[in-house]
Amino acid sequence: MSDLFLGLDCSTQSLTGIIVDFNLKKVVYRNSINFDEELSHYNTHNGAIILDNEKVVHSYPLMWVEALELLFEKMQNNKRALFEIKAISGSGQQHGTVYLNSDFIKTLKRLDADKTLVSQLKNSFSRPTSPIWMDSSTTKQCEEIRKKLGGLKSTINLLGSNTIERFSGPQIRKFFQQYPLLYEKTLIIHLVSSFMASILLGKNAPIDHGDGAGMNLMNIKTKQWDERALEATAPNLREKLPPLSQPYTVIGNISSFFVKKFGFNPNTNLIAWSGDNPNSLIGVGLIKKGKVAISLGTSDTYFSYLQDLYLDLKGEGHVFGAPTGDYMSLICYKNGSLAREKIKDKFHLNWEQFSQILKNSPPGNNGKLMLPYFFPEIVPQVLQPKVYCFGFDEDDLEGNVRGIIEAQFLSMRLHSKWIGEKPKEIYATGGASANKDILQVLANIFKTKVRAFEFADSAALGAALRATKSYYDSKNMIKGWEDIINKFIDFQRSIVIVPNEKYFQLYDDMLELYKKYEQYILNNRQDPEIARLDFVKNYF
Ligand code: ADP
Ligand code: XUL
Repeated sequence: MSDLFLGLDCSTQSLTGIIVDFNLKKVVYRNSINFDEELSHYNTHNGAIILDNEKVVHSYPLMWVEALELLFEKMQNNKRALFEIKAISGSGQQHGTVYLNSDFIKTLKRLDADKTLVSQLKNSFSRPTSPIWMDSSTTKQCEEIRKKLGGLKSTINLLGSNTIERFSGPQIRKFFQQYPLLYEKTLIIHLVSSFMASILLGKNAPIDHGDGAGMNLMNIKTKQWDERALEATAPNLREKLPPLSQPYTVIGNISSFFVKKFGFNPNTNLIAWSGDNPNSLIGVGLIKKGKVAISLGTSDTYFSYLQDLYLDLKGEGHVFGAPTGDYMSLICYKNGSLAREKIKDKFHLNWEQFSQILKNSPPGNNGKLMLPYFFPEIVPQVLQPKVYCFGFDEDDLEGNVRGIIEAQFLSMRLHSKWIGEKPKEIYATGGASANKDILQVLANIFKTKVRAFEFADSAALGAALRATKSYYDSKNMIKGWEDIINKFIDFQRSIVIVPNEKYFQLYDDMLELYKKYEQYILNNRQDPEIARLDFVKNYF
């Protein structure tokens, strides 16, 4: 007998659905809707739209809804599987906010299976676009909220993170300040995750502690909405937010619209959705200390499981709730895949050619070094994008290709020190984890072996496994996380990239050099050109 569970991932560039058969320990179905390609009438670029200037980055919540319907249409040729799905959970790009008016709940309650979701929900938004995690336009609001909360340290102690441009609270405050009347008309503000869960549920779904922690509104210790943060952000905010819930809560059954239209079983359980990074924590099997994961998706993230709360009081890192009910630490880089793509496209390469150049160029890049701020960067904070090249010019193919990859991982190693001891193994996931040559640079720079799973959709997989656990627990067939991970993740095919010891000292020295260049550019310290020439002399 098959026990099927569906995991959905509404990410920056696509909506992915996978079905796992827990008894067979296999992913039995996968499909993905790429927003730019399959829903091109929204005119998004990499799933986003830039408004006003480069700092204002939004997307269309209606596009995510349309993608959901399209995905289910595609899944219909597998009708039997749809009916057999026992539980569904999901994942959303984090921090993005969806603003809904009084029509939303009324419409959800009486959805007509003969009509499309888009045609019925199109008037439910008090704001047609959603600011997403790539938006960095709320520095003023971040400062205002942080000040009201007593400064940097007290903000981090309260919320698990500094006030951050892309986080939901500062975004909500900006909306309230710019459009007070529309804010007043907003009845409910969802995250991407809780919004998508609400559509499936047919009523407002809660926000889980994983995604809730990325809002600058949730008290990281009590895991409740924090009154001081709410007050510092916008008036009457508490009544506009859904309740918070544990990530493993069964929030109800799928709404009759999906039963009638696509043939889901009316008893299909829905489990609270969470953010893509918390879901990926499960999707790569991180339920113990000592290992970390690096996701190379649209954003690059570095994250790890935390048993106890541990904060970065410098303010670059974040702490979120983990799907297990514990905590996780995370650092996020905006210049991830899209920055790599800038170099790939500039030199008219495909990924294979990009890899070949990486493979044929020397570690240390002959002393060529890049600070790759193609977009405003989160860590370290750089609000005005600019790319700096040291020891090479912008037309140098090899300098650029190796330059960006080394810069990204040197920066990651430099800024992840607060997370604790050196990892024993790194799990790699996300679109670019398919690239073994990129992973080899990662392994050499971190001096750690890197494991990449054949199946890189860790957020959707994590969601499916969260659905699995909550379903069995609710039926008193309790399974521990270890059991789920051992039975499922450890079964997946993976490859291990071993670091090359020959380059350990070189990258230790290059890390120091990289740090000096960051300080030179961002903190007006001394130009480290002499140190760079010494590095060249030593190694090349
Ligand atoms: P998200 O979940 O954030 O939408 P994905 O994890 O699906 O993103 O990753 C998409 C990215 O993966 C693309 O933008 C692309 O740059 C990158 N990618 C895909 N294949 C490769 C490859 N072979 N080498 C490097 N990057 C790749
Ligand atoms: C994490 C972050 C991104 C988004 C999109 O804080 O902003 O990783 O979740 O993937």
